[in-house]
Amino acid sequence: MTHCLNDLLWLKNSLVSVCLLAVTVVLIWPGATVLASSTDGVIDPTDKYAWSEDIGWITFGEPGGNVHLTDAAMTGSAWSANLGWIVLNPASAGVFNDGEGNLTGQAWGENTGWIDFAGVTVDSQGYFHGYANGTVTGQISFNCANSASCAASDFKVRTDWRPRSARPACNNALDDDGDGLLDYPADPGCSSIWDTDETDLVSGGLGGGGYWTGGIHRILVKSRRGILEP
Ligand SMILES: [Ca+2]
Ligand SMILES: [Ca+2]
Ligand SMILES: [Ca+2]
Repeated sequence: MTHCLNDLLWLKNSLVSVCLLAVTVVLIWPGATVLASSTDGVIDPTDKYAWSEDIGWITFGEPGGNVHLTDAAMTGSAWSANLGWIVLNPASAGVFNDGEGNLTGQAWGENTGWIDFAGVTVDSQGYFHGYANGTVTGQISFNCANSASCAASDFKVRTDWRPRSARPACNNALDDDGDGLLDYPADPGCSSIWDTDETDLVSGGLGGGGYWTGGIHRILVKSRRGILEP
């Protein structure tokens, strides 16, 4: 009987371990998007409208449009109630990002034709500015501030993507400390994507990274402020 109970206990503990492992894998798996919004942004559910005098409202956060903005490109589709879907990443073209929010390239709609995004920018808070331009659409304004018309109609487009220069050093797609490794988790100096310093932790060896005081060897470690402290 005792043997049987021990077996059941072992089975229960094993199942708990498997469940915990599964939860951990889901939380830290690189493909999870939970922590990646500043590098793989979507469009704000409220601030999602651009305006064209010629074709009216264009929704960049339309359900089903699946618009994403990364350091490299804007993908998915925007929706015009009057002229239908506008594809941001058509096969032969596409809207591109230089990593600092300066957009270029062209989108395509069956009814709108080509739309040029050169001149559209995204700022450090994720707000779009400027105009896209198309033969059919005319100027598409991404922010009422373009025409100082916010008092009459307060529209804008916003994303949770952020320019590289507005992101912490451990999440900016750059090798900030020149050790050949970039960002969390590749650079061992990064404790999370929120870490602002890629400088590696100093090893505790007596040969370096510490100092002697009162007969005690103190080890220097990287602080949250990115400087070395005892
Ligand atoms: Ca970096
Ligand atoms: Ca580095
Ligand atoms: Ca480093």
